[in-house]
Amino acid sequence: MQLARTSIADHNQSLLNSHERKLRALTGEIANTPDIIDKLAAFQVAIPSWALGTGGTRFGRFSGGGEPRNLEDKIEDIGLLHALNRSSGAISLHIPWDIPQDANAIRQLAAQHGLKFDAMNSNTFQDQPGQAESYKFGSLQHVNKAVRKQAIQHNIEVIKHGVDLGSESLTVWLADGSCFPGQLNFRKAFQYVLESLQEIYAALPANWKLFVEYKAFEPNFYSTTVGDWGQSYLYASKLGPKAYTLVDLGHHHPNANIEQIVALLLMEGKLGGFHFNDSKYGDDDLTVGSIKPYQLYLIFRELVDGMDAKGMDHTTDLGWMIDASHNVKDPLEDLLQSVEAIMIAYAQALLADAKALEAARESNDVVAAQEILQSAYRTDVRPLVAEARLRAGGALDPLKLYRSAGIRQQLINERGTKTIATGL
Ligand code: PSV
Ligand code: MN
Repeated sequence: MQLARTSIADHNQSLLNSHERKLRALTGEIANTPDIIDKLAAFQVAIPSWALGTGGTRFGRFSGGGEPRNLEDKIEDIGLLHALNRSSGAISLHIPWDIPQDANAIRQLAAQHGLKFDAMNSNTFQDQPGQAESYKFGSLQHVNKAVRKQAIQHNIEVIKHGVDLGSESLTVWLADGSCFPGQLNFRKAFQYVLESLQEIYAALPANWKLFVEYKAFEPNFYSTTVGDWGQSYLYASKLGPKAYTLVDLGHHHPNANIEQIVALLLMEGKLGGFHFNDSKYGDDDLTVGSIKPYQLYLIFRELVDGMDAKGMDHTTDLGWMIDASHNVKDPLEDLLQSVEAIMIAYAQALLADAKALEAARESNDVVAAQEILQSAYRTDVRPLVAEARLRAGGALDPLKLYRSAGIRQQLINERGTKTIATGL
């Protein structure tokens, strides 16, 4: 289904007076609102194809009806999100869950919805039907060369699919590791992964980037071969200039200082991609900003600061993606909430007075530094985010319109109640 332009216009009209009142109050307080609004309007976050169906846990999955039945439906869903918020203009595919049957047709369909193809994701953490070798004991790290070869070949095929679609990056996330002490020779495992990644790296087109995603634990519970940013950074440095570390917020041990990790990776020119989600205990894949919004803001502060220090373009120089899969919410509503949380944190980060903060640091004024940081965080920037959306042709309140237009019901009518999206 497509959202009629008129329904967005009617919705916006009904909220306009109240929006303008709040915006006026805010712009009276803040000096650089035009610049912030422009940056917000330009910012885009990719939606992963696996987030559009209801997520599950190992105990069960409760699908919600109207889920996308195929890649075309997934593109349509992201098209809907993008029409509502104008900030979800890219899709990230997981192969083999989303192999396009006709790449040109898929490319055209995405273009009709204003969507680009963000990073391609390979999958060597599950065995596929008919596959010769098993990934039970790892893929790129495997002691058996035939398994490593198969996993390398798969990644090269993913690159080829990506080239056909116009993507320019590959994200490699490995489940490789071990569950018990003694199971793995750490040094051998590292070397095998490195050699395997080198072969994949050699197959990258000139304009492509390779993102090496790390994760502290799960599905392996004793060691992970790309377990933290240090290991990912080692791989990325050894591989070369087209390789970068990818930070997924849920892939750290509890209370890790992710903002510091981000600052240093950016300083070294090795931060390439970002997966947004939130968590309380582990890789919980909860809605962005639902548990630790202050941490999200602090991370964004470092992102903005670090990118500005390097003259990077906020919108295009890092790969931004949501990586969440939810069990109890309508996935599209959840994604609208996640994108909104990202935009809010970004706006607050743009708002923080970087010069005053630096001056406070230089004079060891700890209290002033905290005040400056928190004053931006405590500002309700939602009118700025809404204004950016309005100017870009989106809805003032995407979630409200999603509900009042009965979009989920329409999707159920079109697709049925028992559809189950491919993915996790
Ligand atoms: C792993 O937990 C991960 O974050 C990786 O990014 C995968 O590609 C994604 O989830 C989906 O499995
Ligand atoms: Mn991820």
